[in-house]
Amino acid sequence: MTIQTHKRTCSLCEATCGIEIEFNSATEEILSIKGDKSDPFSRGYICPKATALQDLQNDPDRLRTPLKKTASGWQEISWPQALNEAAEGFRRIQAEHGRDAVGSYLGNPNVHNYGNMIFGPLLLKQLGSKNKFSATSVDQLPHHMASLHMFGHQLQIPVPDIDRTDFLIVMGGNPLASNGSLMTAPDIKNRLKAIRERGGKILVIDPRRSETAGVADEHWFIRPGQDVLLLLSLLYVFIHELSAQLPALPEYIDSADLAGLCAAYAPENTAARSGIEAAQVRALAAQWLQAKSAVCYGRMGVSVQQYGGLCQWLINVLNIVSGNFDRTGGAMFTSPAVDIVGITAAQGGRGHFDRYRSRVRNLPEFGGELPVAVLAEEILTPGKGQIRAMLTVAGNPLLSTPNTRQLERAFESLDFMVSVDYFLNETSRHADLILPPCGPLERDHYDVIFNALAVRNVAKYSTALFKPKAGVLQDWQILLQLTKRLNRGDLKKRLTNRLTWAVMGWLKPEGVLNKMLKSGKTGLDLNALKKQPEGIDLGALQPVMPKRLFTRDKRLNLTPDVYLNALAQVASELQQPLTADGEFLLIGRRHIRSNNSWLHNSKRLVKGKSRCTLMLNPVDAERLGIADGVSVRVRSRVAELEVVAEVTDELMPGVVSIPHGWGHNVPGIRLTQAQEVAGVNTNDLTDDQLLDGLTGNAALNGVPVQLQAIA
Ligand SMILES: Nc1nc2c(c(=O)[nH]1)N[C@H]1C(S)=C(S)[C@@H](COP(=O)(O)OP(=O)(O)OC[C@H]3O[C@@H](n4cnc5c(=O)[nH]c(N)nc54)[C@H](O)[C@@H]3O)O[C@H]1N2
Ligand SMILES: Nc1nc2c(c(=O)[nH]1)N[C@H]1C(S)=C(S)[C@@H](COP(=O)(O)OP(=O)(O)OC[C@H]3O[C@@H](n4cnc5c(=O)[nH]c(N)nc54)[C@H](O)[C@@H]3O)O[C@H]1N2
Ligand code: SF4
Ligand SMILES: [Mo]
Repeated sequence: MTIQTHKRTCSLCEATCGIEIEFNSATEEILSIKGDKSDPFSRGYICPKATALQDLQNDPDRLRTPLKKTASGWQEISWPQALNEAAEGFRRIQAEHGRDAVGSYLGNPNVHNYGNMIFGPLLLKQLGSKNKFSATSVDQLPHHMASLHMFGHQLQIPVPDIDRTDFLIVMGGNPLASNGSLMTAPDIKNRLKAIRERGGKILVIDPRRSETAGVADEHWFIRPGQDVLLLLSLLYVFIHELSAQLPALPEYIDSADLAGLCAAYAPENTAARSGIEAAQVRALAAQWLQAKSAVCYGRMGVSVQQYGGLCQWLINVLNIVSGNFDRTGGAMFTSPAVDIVGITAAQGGRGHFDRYRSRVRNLPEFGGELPVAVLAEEILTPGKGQIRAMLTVAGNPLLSTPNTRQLERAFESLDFMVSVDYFLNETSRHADLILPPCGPLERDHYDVIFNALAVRNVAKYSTALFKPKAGVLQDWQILLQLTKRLNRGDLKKRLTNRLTWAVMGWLKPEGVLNKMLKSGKTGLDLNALKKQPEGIDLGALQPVMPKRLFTRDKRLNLTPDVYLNALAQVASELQQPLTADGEFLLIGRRHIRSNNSWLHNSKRLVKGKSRCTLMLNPVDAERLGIADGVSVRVRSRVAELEVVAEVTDELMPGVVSIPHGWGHNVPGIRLTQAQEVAGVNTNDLTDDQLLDGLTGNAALNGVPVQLQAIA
């Protein structure tokens, strides 16, 4: 039999759908990719991106051999040469300028690649630089911050129990396009439909009437960046007006004076800025408390904005105060087979904040990383500790992080750079060496992170579909080889390192995974998982508190000082005008056929009408004389660009939206299909100085811009 079927998890997004790949084992040709109906979690659902795995496997632009930049262009070189030169380059820079002179940036796909999760930290530890960056600070940093300060562990993130809730409030998330985030919930559309079928309700609060709003009972526009005011007003109504209906706080929770901290935020005081009427706020608060269970879920739109830190804290506070914490249908925690929270806690890795600061802007680290919004200035500003070399692993910061034109100048000025990536793209074109790993179907897979964020407890292991061709390395092997070449310290240290790495290299990621599984409470090991390649359902989420508090005093602090201090700033900013005359607020959006910056080389995903447009409301369009389909000039503090207008009443007046991850029209890259569609890079417009001051997360939503029709 040469036609065979392989079951695995799609590793492209957080939904972790089960797929079935039909292939010819003799030729290694993929014949089809379908949803796996036997996967107990995804039940056969897939989105259009799953088939891009096939395109990725076959993409002629995907690099198969290390590349070296030479005076006469890119040259293919052997792995030993590539690894030696990469390590040598870093050693040379560090010998001359100190450890911090080598910076690193880890992109999003690292979280979908458990080998990188295990071996990446070894390499970063050997580099020993404080200048570590990742996509976390353009994404979920506020969630980690809230979890660290409230529950004592940055990874102990509550998940909305959407399969059992009676009232779901979605703020700044569009799971119908994104398939959910920090809420692994494959087949989200049917899970949402089920809420309404059992008599529950869904409310979406978003400056855009999104696809998710389209399946909700209600949608409210909110002015970008003003969610913090709505959340404070809801707390005000709970505490000052409906306190009789509030359940008592669980015994393990400590709180400062809640009535005092929200006293200034009566709904009447916030309506003008947020765009949400006082009566609406009161109705929502009442409905929230009347519902048998309810949960508020906030994602990108309320995380990656100026008050992301406060928003994610307040969302937790409201879920707790309303009696929906750690309870069926509310905000719950997983008990995964690989207990990544427990394992890291046992190793002293609960997370930390502000142990040191960035050199130029004096911004605090979080969990050993600095905000990526300071990366460019750390490269461009001379002095001790200046970054002179970069390592990027599975990241494309030149399309993903704020003020990319400045970052472009910074990367151009580097002395040395190495990218571990599939492609010669917007970021890796600046590298001296590109080290390409095998494709995603040529490695095994386990969702260490997303099982811990899922709406049910599940476990699933996928073997590699194809063996990597001779001489092709997996990511973890590349990372380990680099680590070994950077071994340093005294003789004893170097020998211990060598022994540790030899053992880990021998175990491989799957051996480490097996140990992690066995240390858990489910009784599962790798063999058990291999016997059920469709995945194992371990049941609905269970209450875990207060056992799963990782704070020193084993108590949950509802009102950590960092948040109380940050609130003082909101109070004064509440007095400032929201936007200057003629200013619009720029937000982002996602599309189901796109995935951040890196799947635009798949023809089947990008075909059709361009999706990289500037959406704006008809009222605004008319006022400015902008017609649908014409080019508009958009200017922010840091840059200007031209983009095609899409006039639609989906957008709130005064708000415009451009999706991120586009802008493939840069010279010297090798992405045939993506370059054809190109699009514009919205992060040219976003501002490295516009931050959530509390967490250091970039504020990529709510960026002030001016529009001008192009004659
Ligand atoms: N304006 C705006 N900007 C945003 C966002 C937004 O909403 N608006 N969203 C932000 C968010 S949430 C995120 S997560 C970031 C994403 O930002 P990044 O993580 O920096 O970028 P990605 O687009 O995910 O690019 C991933 C890179 O990894 C490579 N790659 C993919 N898989 C693998 C692999 O298995 N191994 C290796 N070695 N390489 C691989 C791809 O070729 C690509 O170069 O963007 C952020 N930027
Ligand atoms: N198809 C697809 N799926 C993806 C990705 C992708 O690029 N494409 N990326 C993956 C990644 S890395 C992530 S992190 C997740 C993100 O998943 P989501 O958090 O669902 O991200 P978005 O789809 O960008 O939805 C953000 C929503 O916030 C709204 N918004 C913007 N500003 C504000 C604001 O100030 N307040 C409020 N209330 N709303 C606001 C936007 O209009 C938008 O509807 O998606 C993942 N899944
Ligand atoms: S939603 Fe799509 S991209 Fe995400 S895991 Fe499922 S099939 Fe893959
Ligand atoms: Mo993300």
